[in-house]
Amino acid sequence: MTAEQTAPPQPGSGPVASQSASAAPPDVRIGVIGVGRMGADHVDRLSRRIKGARVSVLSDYLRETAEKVSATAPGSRVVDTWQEVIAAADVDAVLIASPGQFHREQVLACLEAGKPVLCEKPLAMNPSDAYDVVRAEHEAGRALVSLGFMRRFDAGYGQLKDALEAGELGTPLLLNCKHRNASVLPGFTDTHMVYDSAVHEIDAISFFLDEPVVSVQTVMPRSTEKAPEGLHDPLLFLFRTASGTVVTDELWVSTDAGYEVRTELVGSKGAATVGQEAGMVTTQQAGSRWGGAVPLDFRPRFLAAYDAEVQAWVAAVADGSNIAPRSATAWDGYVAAAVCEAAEQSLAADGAVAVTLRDRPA
Ligand code: ISE
Repeated sequence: MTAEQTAPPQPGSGPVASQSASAAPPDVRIGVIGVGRMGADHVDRLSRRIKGARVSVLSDYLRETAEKVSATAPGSRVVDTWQEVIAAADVDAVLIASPGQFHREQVLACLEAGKPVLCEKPLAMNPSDAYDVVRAEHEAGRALVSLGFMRRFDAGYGQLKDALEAGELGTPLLLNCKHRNASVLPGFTDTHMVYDSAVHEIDAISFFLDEPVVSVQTVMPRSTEKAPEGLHDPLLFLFRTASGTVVTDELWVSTDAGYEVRTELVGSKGAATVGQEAGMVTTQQAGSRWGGAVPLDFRPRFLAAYDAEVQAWVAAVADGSNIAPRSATAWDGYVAAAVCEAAEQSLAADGAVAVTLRDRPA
């Protein structure tokens, strides 16, 4: 039997299930949809650093890009369409890294095929589309959808979550977030500020506080002269949760400097900050300055988090649980989309905009 003819594992059983105790489990065969900047990064980690998996099939709307990336992933092959990736017999699980507007349809197709999927954020570009995925997964009767909010796998994020769960910080009063990018791609708009960037802090609220956001307000300082035409940058978002915790998110995406993501939790028993590490701090630079270095973008800054996220997902697929502990789910993707919608509305609103959530399927 060739690899192509091998039957995919029964969904939920994982590719390991049929192996004897002594045999090494077979690699999970991953199909990757979209191999631009983020997808190519995932192919690289799957081919070089992740244990127990390999890329078997990939596609991109630019065939030439797909061919180039495939050449770096031993044993992979290119197909013309994303539908072929999902349907391929030698694909056990799917990683989606295409642009956000395609995610709903592609994740629904994975559910239809009964294949576990790790989809890059956002799950969808609006709450209604995201809820379609929640409903379809519920109807399928099995949890298959993981969402790529990689910060959940960052070591600092994990420590802060542990401290909160252990009660070390007391009751959360404030969550103060800072998110800075050196620059953004051409065409980046205020909508991208919300759905592409602030969405990470919006998911951080679910991750750390585990309760719904009830309202969001945007405060617009004057923009930096470095902001691309038409972009309001920086922005300050204020979120309020059901129990009264306030979350501030200072988002500035054209600093022309480095990449910084800092998160401070102020609790009734104490405050804790993560994301300040700068590697080596130099105190004897020329000109009597002191300082360290910041990474230029999110890939080096969150490399270890991405690796941990994909490794945990591969392990979950292999053991049949399909979704790693602490991973974002389809529901988290829906919640993020609902909060993003209110945040986008708040850009033009005078005051806070309420967030409403549909019922969570049992
Ligand atoms: C980008 O899409 C990301 O996901 C990065 O983590 C974020 O920092 C950046 O602002 C987004 O554009």
